[in-house]
Amino acid sequence: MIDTEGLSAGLKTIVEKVTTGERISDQDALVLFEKGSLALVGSLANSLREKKHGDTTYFNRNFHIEPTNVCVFSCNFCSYSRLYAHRDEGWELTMEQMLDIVKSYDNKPVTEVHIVGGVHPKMNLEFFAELMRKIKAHRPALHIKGFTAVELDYMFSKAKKTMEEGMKYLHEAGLDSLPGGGAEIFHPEIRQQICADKVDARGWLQIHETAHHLGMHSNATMLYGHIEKYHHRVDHMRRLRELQDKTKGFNTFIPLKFRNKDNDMSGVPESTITEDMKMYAIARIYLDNFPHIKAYWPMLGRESAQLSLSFGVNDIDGTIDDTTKIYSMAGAEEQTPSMTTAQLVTLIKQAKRKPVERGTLYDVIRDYSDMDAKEIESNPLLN
Ligand code: V47
Ligand code: SF4
Repeated sequence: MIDTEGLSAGLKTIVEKVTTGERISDQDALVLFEKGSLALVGSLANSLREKKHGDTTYFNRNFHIEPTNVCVFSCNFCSYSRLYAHRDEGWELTMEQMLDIVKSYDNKPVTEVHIVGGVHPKMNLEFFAELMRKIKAHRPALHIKGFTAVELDYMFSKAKKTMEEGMKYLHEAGLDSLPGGGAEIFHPEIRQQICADKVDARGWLQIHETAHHLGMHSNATMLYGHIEKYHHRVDHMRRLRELQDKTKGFNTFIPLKFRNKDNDMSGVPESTITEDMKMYAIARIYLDNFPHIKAYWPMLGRESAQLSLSFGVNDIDGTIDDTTKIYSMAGAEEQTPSMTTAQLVTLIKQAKRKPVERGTLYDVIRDYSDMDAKEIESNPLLN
């Protein structure tokens, strides 16, 4: 039971809606952002999280491949890319180098490879289709989650394919699902200022809708905590909720905290932890048709990610055993972003939640409730 004494009539109505399972409106979400205390939104989100998932907190074991950091676009918040004109300062992996990364995991129990990078004009649809085929030929059971809508939009139009043709082609070559990147803030007032030259909201949503129609799942992100206002966040989530009503193809919503190191928005202060937790909580409350809310710990930081498990979050991404640069370059984690299974399990247990390893599509692989860190570390099948 949530104590509503002392709350305004508006907040009381919202509490009533949430506790009876009624969908909240855009205006309600705005009121929660503007007037809701952290304690109130936190307890509402936590009750929904526990109703949907109990204490279960998912993670998966994946690795990343970043084919290149050369990019034809120039998003102001990006600390990672090098413009095509300065490509000598960036990196470009060859097909063989990427396959070598895949092979380096041959004896490891990873279930997913996440492929995402800059938009390089020479890495085209055919190149990536060939990469998909080669990865699947080497390790058929490895789930390939790859390419943001930004990369796909560019790839398809360069190959003169419609979205349906391009997506079908990559799917048949081995692409299983799409990550949620490239969404940033959909509203043109903000999108024009932070990433004017890449795919717009309509294009991003169409790419995901096309994938969903082919039976593929995808995630959605939102880059928050910079120059956007609360109503832009609500607008962003509304567009996602509407598409999800139509397709049911999204698995997870991932709010990404803006980090301000070494990019053209370094003068913009980062959000506080209170703001971060409110963001997660309101996402859980508003996006009633999204099964999962994920905290991406390399971007948010480990301690905040742990805290978020009491603010609506039920997924903490993965071990991410790799050399991912996109986040560390923006000032998120100090160390190379990698956590062992034992570390992840400990982090989840410290928050008194139940650690469950999942596949990309949330199939349960293993419940770690009864295993301690030592047991996990000494089991070669788990490392
Ligand atoms: O779209 C870039 C973000 C995203 C910064 O689907 C930044 O499972 C904060 O979407 N501060 C790409 N964020 C990464 C992404 C993702 C990550 C993990 C899991 C999944 C998934 C998707 O990274 C970009 C952009 O929003 N980003 N620069 C920055 N300075
Ligand atoms: Fe390129 Fe992505 Fe960076 Fe934008 S965020 S500049 S599309 S790598």
